[in-house]
Amino acid sequence: MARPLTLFVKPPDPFLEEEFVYQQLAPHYLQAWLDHHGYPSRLAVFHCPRDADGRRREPRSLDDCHVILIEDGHAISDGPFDPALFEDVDLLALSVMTPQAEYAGWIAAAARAARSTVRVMIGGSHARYYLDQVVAQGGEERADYVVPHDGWQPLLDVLDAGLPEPGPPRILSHQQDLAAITVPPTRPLELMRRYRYEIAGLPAFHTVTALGCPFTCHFCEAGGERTRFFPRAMVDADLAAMAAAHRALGREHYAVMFFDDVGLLNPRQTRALAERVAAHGYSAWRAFTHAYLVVRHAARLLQPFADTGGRRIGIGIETGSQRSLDLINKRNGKAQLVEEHYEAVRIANRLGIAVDAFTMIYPWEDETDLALTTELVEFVVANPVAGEDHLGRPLRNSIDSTIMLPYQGTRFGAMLEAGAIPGVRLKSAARRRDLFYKGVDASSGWVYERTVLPRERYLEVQRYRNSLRPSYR
Ligand code: B12
Ligand code: SF4
Repeated sequence: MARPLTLFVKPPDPFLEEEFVYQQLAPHYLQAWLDHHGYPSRLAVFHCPRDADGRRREPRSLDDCHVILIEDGHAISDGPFDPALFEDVDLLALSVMTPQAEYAGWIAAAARAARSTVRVMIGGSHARYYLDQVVAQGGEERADYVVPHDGWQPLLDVLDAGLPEPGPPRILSHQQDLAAITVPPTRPLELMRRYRYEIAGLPAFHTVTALGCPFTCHFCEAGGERTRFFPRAMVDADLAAMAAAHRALGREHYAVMFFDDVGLLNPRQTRALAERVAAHGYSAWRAFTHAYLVVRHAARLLQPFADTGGRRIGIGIETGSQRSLDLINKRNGKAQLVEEHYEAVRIANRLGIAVDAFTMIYPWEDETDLALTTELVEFVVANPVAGEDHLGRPLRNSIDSTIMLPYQGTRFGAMLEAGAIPGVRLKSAARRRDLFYKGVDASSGWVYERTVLPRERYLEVQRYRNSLRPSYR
């Protein structure tokens, strides 16, 4: 008997300013895993093309979406959504981040309408952080299997079991020993050519070397998740596959970005990674790290990175207000000083590494807090970076300013819900749910009933800070 066919789905991302910047990796890891275990699969990448006037709008139905369908590494179709996509599919495997959840529901319903026997499985960060809502979803949009953690084993289990009869949604929770993940994610060339992202003037692809994060920021859904590393040989094979894709696209010089929550963790790990990056011919790379690690290890952490083309690091410097930084609790009870954020930027810049600094505005902040962060941001954008990018332009630091939102499951969510922060009150839970991760401009609705300063003031400060970004990165 033919083995069941899985359709991996990346739902559309109208929330993002541009969909073809970073590949959504999970379906590619899971597809490589099923290949390895002899199960056939296809991959459908849903996206929302821009209007004729170049604007992005939220889709009103799947008819507003396009789909790139990939089989055996080749794009077999690329055009407007057609329900024929689901005709011979046995398992619909949806990979969902919260901004994609609504569209994932539409896709599940369309698959059921096209093929009544299809089973629907939902995994990804939405199932992880919003499990109750996913399980409660009824009707045609419901999931038969919900996977809140790692997807590799649950996927194999349901396929090996012949796709068990549907009933109430089954929660299949599993923590994978990553030593078993020996095959790198698929990197289909016809998809890779669509992604446009640059590091220091060179085209880049991205990957991750680990899951989880050792830090504990109170605004973050992922704070405190145990850090688990993929096998080195798998990461190496992935670096080889991305380099091969770059070369097949005619690129002589190319870059890689590590999207790990903390990609440069300690000197030993960074040296080993730098060695592999160089061995695969990358001319530039970028990773995330932490101000505390940069200050603690300085050149021991960053020199091997810089020597092998490390040109940019991302750091969450969050705020110039020590009062806000203390509340964030980045280091799980240990002190983190604003001065270390200044110092981390100076250290990196002296070594020829530009910093992408992520900052936030918090609803309890007054004019003094705002002024302190603005001062930090102005320092970051003005501080000179030694060296040039691959187009001969001076390297420049960049900044990003957002307004903190207390997502469900975060510590700040709980503290604000309990009224534990003076001057801030939230809208009702039901109202908030409809406001998170909405819209097409990578932000959310306003979930606050009351904040210390008016919303307009925070938006004004945010606009000013973001206006300081250099025109290139
Ligand atoms: C790279 C990245 C991006 C990239 C690529 C997106 C992607 N999903 O790959 C870009 C830049 C596009 C991005 C954008 C955003 N991101 Co992001 N991103 C990440 C990051 C750092 C890594 C994702 C990754 O590749 N992980 C590796 C893979 C293997 O892990 P995974 O995706 O979790 O998949 C595993 C399981 O979830 C499961 N699984 C996943 N899919 C499926 C499907 C099935 C069928 C099954 C069975 C299992 C399964 O199996 C996998 C293996 O265990 C994560 C943080 C993190 N460390 O995971 C944040 C994260 C996913 N992003 C997040 C957020 C908030 C965003 C943005 C909203 C940010 C913004 N304001 O713009 C946007 C939303 C974009 C959208 N999709 O609408 C949140 C998601 C929160 C949520 N509730 O969904 C995370 C968790 C970060 C955080 N702590 O806040 N992001
Ligand atoms: S360092 Fe990043 S991923 Fe880790 S807890 Fe803080 S915000 Fe979340």
